[in-house]
Amino acid sequence: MIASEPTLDKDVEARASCSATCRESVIKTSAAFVIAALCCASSANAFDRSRPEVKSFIDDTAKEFALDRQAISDLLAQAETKQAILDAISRPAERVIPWFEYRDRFLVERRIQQGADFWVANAQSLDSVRDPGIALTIAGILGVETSYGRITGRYRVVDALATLAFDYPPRAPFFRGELQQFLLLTQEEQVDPKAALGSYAGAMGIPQFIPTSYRRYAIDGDGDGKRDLWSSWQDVISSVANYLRVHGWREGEPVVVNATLADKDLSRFNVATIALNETVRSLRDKGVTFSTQQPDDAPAMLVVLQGKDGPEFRVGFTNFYVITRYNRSTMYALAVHELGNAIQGFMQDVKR
Ligand SMILES: [Ca+2]
Repeated sequence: MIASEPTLDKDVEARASCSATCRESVIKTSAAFVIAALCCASSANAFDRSRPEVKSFIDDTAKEFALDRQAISDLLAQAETKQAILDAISRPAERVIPWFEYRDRFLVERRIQQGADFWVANAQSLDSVRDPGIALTIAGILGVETSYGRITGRYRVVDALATLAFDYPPRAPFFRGELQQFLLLTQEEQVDPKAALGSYAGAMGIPQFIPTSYRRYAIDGDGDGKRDLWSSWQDVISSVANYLRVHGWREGEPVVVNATLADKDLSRFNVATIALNETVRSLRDKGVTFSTQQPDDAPAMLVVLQGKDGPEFRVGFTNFYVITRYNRSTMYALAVHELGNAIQGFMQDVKR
């Protein structure tokens, strides 16, 4: 591990490397919480609706969102606590894998070919996105998230969210909120809440949107009146494009460039958080060498990575930061960007 690594968001990096499909923020677990979760889960599978917190959830949700109380209660009666979900979310962060290993997980020939197939099959939708940078980023995101819809999660979303809402104290408020959003979503989009599948953390469909993101950012790209992120590629592409735009994507601007540092002492940089805390000029003033057409005052960030032969450096711009809003990890954003470029390169080679 290089000296700068602890200043990166380690937990997020570790999580992203454990499961590309999980875009949850950092989940810090203590042994006590894990043990508590295990105890709850081992006793029974079906939810006990007489538990006070379950009862008040049903009452509060029905009241706040004008939903049918009995329908919520009936659905939760069929939800099950899954030990595998608690195991997955409680899994202690594995060692933080270095960038060169992380990259090798995603930048593999098979995934690049799958990306090219995705591109050819959806050329029209991708064209309609207009900005080629967004289109390549979408291709990268869908490849890293689910291998273009091949691995979208095997849990019922209602089981995942109910398990985490009621049997995982560290994130209970967050997941109770997501469970409410899921109830609203299934009603709005006419999805069967008993049948919808997703990741252990309730991320759904080809782009792995959690319920809040689904409701907020999903787009009906094919115009059939439903936002279907499980099976409509047009909806998926429009939705990810919308997510990126809403989070500040700038058309025509670069994502990230290679950089070198003459002086490897990183104490003059703040790389503790993922933030656009520098500009093109401030980085150059601090001795970072990189090539860009971006103006001096363009927001930027130094990205430090562990390469095979020592530290590697990049300068990320606004669009790099935007990709980290999809999954809060610099390695994730870089893998997405490089996968998109690799797909483009692959298709150009095929054309020749
Ligand atoms: Ca649709």
